[in-house]
Amino acid sequence: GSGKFFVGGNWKCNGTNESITKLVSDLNSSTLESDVDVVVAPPFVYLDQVKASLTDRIEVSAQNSWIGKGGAFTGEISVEQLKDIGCKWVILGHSERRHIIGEDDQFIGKKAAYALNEGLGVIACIGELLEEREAGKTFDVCFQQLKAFADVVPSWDNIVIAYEPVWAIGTGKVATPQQAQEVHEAVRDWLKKNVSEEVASKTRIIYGGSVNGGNCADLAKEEDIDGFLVGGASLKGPEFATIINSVT
Ligand code: G2H
Repeated sequence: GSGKFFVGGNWKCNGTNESITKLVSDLNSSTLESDVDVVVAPPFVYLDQVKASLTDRIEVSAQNSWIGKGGAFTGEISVEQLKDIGCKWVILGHSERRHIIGEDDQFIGKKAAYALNEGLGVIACIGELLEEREAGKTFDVCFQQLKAFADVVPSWDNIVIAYEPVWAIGTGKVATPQQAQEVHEAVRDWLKKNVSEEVASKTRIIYGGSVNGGNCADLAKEEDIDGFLVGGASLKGPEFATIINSVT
């Protein structure tokens, strides 16, 4: 793999004051491998309190950000505001935003460029739908989404790529280690050919889609899997710790 293992917990639109207080306390008391970058992405309304109550060992991420400087954009959250509360990362291009909210490559690219220019790290998500996989278009779709990031980002220093096949998200149907490795390898190869050899070897490519405490170890063994983006299983402190500690 490349660089330090990276595990993100994407809490999505889940949690209450009570459940999040418990999750933070479980995370604060868990023993985590030192050689892993760990990030959690709470819903916006809890971001500040999670940042304030969570151990510094774990960084916080937003699940979205506005395309530019804040102002008259009702309902949006700016990169400057995220930085103001100590947030270090933002997840962009998640399939739920692409396919449920309708964000396109260009809009996602604008967000990524702005966030990176302002010094936030970006967890850049890509991944194919089931019908695209079945039509043999997995690589085409992933490369197109990747290109939309590559065309606009100022540098790759602060980007982690998350490969999340849409058919594996929240379905319990995890990609096999071979299926994931095949795409991760292709993504790395794309970076080598279209960005640079250095970026290809340094950029972390993490897998997301029904990762849990039971399947993480086999996935983590694959050469090009540099960590995970975890949804459902990141809502349980002990299981999330197991996934973090699956680093090989
Ligand atoms: C994929 C993943 C986290 P889950 O979206 O981003 O969610 O692990 O619930 O499939």
